Amino acid sequence: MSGESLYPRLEPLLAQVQKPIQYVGGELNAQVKAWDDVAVHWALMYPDAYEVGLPNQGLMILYEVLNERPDALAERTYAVWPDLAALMREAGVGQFTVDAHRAVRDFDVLGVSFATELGYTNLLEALDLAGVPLHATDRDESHPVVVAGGHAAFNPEPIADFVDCAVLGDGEQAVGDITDVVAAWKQQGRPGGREELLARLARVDGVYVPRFYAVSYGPDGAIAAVTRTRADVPARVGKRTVMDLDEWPYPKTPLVPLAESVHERMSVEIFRGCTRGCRFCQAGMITRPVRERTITGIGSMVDQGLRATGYEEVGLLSLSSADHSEIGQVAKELADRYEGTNTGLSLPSTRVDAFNVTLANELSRNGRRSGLTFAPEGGSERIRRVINKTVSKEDLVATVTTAYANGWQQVKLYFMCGLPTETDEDVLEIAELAVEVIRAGREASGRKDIRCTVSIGGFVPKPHTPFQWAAQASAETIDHRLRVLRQAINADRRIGRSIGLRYHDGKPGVIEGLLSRGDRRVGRVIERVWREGGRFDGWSEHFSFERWTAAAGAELAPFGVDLDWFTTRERTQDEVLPWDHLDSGLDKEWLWDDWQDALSEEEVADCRWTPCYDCGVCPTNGTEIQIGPTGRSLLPLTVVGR
Ligand code: B12
Ligand code: SF4
Repeated sequence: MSGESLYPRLEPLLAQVQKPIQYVGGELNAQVKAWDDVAVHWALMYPDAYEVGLPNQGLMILYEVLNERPDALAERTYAVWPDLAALMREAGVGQFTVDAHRAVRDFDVLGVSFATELGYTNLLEALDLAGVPLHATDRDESHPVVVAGGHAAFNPEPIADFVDCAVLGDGEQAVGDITDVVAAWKQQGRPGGREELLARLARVDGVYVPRFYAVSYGPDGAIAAVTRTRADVPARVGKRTVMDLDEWPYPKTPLVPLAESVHERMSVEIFRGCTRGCRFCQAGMITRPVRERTITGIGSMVDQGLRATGYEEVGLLSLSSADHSEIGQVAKELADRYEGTNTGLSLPSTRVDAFNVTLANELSRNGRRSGLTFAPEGGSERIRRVINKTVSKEDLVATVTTAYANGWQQVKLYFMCGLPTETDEDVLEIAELAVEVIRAGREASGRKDIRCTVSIGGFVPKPHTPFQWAAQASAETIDHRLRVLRQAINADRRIGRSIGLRYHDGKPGVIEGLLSRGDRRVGRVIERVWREGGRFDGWSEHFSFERWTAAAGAELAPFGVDLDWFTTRERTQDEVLPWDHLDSGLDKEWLWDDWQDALSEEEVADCRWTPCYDCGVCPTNGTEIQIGPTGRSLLPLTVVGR
């Protein structure tokens, strides 16, 4: 029977696996609706382990939005670890949801959230475990429609063979529209079968159905053209944008994980989008324009969420939280409201700016003052101009020193390595900076026990950014630069021991690069890697570079291209990029001009505070940048804790 629980058959397996609690569901605020009461059943998947997937904001939002509809239900499913997967195969238990342990195979829609490309092999594993054919063209109308969403879906070409649709942009309204289409098609007796359903979905704003677009390649290996194969689907698919975030105050009742997770606090998204214009940042580019939640909206979400979860810490999230036009007031009023309670408030990593230390001081009035994180991203002023994240060395050292002087003991600094035009010298300046920060910090605070952690990641060029044309640095280059950086930091032990260095080798970044800027031919590489045992590629203990390079060599050679062609090759202006038919709202010419500006180390300002420079997004969305101040104030303190 459809919608039946697999739990009786799953339970005996759980005793034999690691961390079985992650598979049992029943979290605070989880929902189980009756199968037969609704028309459309959604399984929502985060293609990574429970501990990473559960706190994911995007999926939590969609789960609630869908479950609020009387005609739909949504349940969650996460990637199962290889130990359980093996037992499930032996026992014939399919991929299941954690809510009611129903078979994913029974659902109408399987929505998968791709925040990172390294989750692709986990999609194949889940499809296979679910008993859903890997290739979209092998599915019939009894199989769920597989829908990809999230930032990586802005170039879904590498997974085009495996998904039925990809949703570009915000999901809040799109999942409702998809539900309407599926409900109507089912209610009409499934006319035209799966093909007709997909054709209807392809006409929903923001929904891309890869099978209706044919890709041809030229003799040089590059794409010659992408053409639609039906006249009734759009030639270019545009993204969805929720313009008024206050109308979508989700999650209202956030899920509280049963098992340990990567983010154990409540999150309130204070705005979406970013116009700072950091050239490496795909999230910033594709989520434009900026849409702020009002101060009242934030206040009530914090209040309601805390009461619904019992959390003692709230993160005020966004891509650059200190940029909310009323952040000073938000911080002050929240700190006032929760003063004397056990509730802690925090901001995620911020730009290097003295104002942010003031903000952090304000938010931590309640006591806990563990660590502050800044993200200068580039080691030298020159490279910071290239990436458009300009801050002078003096300001950087002064800001961090202010933090130490204000009683912060730990400061984390995030950097990237392998940025376009980067040299060893740019990276070595990270060491100089860290040393200077510790010296000045010891002096200003009068303490010897202050620490600075330098966290450094390899840069991966992403679609829909000015760096989409850039040559990615090779793994060898990244590894070499990290080696010289480590030596430089350790050169003076008296200072070096106060500096922590966290980094990964360059290899996973190369594969992320292949998957980020890949086209449909890369799908074969993903499938081969999965067939050869590839899973959980975001985890170093599971990732095998050799497996990926061997698969890429074998699968790409017949097309006359290879791993380097997709990664370390710089693209020319006239090359058709695999995602050109997918519209993030940004003009390709503007992106190209910004790429040229990067090469000549020219910066652009944040258009929130300066005149529009015509990136293209606002006219596409029929809007203008909107910011506060609204003049409205937060809810009164009295409601808390009652
Ligand atoms: C900004 C950001 C942060 C910020 C703020 C997060 C936030 N606003 O929620 C901060 C700094 C706090 C942060 C923290 C962390 N992050 Co983070 N973060 C991001 C980033 C860049 C964007 C996330 C975001 O904007 N979320 C806002 C929500 C509302 O948007 P969304 O998830 O995209 O979902 C919307 C749409 O995309 C769409 N959608 C999404 N999925 C689907 C699916 C379907 C079917 C449909 C139709 C639509 C749809 O609908 C949603 C609603 O509109 C992502 C990478 C990325 N590009 O997505 C990494 C990312 C998610 N973070 C990551 C990590 C590891 C973390 C931390 C664990 C880091 C740490 N060690 O503390 C924590 C955990 C936080 C958490 N809650 O899980 C990883 C996850 C790795 C993995 N294996 O999956 C990512 C992928 C970065 C990376 N490449 O490594 N993060
Ligand atoms: S269109 Fe203009 S105002 Fe809107 S995000 Fe782009 S540059 Fe900024």
